Amino acid sequence: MQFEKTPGWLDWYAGPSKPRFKVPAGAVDAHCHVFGPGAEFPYAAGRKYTPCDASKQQLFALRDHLGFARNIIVQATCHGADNRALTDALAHSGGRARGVATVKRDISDAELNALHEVGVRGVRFNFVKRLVDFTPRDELMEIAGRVAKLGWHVVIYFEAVDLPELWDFFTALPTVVVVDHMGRPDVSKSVDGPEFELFMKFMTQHSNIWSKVSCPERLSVSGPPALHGEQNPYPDVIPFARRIVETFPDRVLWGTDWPHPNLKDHMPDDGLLVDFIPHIAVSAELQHRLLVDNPMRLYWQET
Ligand code: 0GY
Repeated sequence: MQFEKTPGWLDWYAGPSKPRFKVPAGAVDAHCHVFGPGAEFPYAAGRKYTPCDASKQQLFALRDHLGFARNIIVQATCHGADNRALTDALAHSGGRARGVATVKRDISDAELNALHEVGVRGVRFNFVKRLVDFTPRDELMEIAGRVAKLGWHVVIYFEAVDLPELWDFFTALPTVVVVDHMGRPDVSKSVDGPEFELFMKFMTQHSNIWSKVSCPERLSVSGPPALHGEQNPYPDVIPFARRIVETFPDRVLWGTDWPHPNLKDHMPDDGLLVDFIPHIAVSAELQHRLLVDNPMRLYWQET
């Protein structure tokens, strides 16, 4: 099937630079996606955007180029609850990728077990209204209860302004909960202000909550490294990510977010994104926990 990209869609950056920061051996890119290819794995009928294709081969080439050993591939909303592109990528990763799927209430135990076999270790609940339609909370809670029994976690994606309303639901989830992109803080506000303090409280009070300190390119208001110099990438995002890493060093993950869906203004050079890491995890020890120890504990428990 042929698909027309959403008008204005920015394709991922071909020919990324080689990062100056050398990630530790065994590092995991813990948030990335595959898109299609649409001809092989059609995009879902109910999707909110149509991306460019971004194949498993292209993802694995990026992994090697950036110096990572492993990937966590997160089901993108353009594929709905059809996890075939994801599971195909996992199956062809040589054991070097694990996944986070999207499932519906009617999934059978046999189907969940098959996802586990191929390397899925979590489900994603998305609350970003521009990306998905509403799913009733009781359906999500039922799914969370079932996947918790498999030792899986729940990845949640939401806007910072929605945290108060979602708090009770999130804190009732019966397993590890991983927040995408720091709960999307408004980084034009203060890192000590009430909005981000609420997020810090969320993680402080609930020791099962983890955060991805990812997506400076999505959260930044001050703009890309081209505007500030590569020595100072995304300066407005650094204090937020650094505070989380230093307060919760055992509950943080980092990922590229390749192929960067829905970016409107600029497409990051993934090599420069890797160079953001030492600004938020400033010691070798913090870097090792962020990039190796934590993702390995969450996704490769058996090794
Ligand atoms: C991300 C962010 C976005 C999109 C998705 O699954 C998705 O469609 O996650 C976004 O548009 O903010 O993590 O890739």
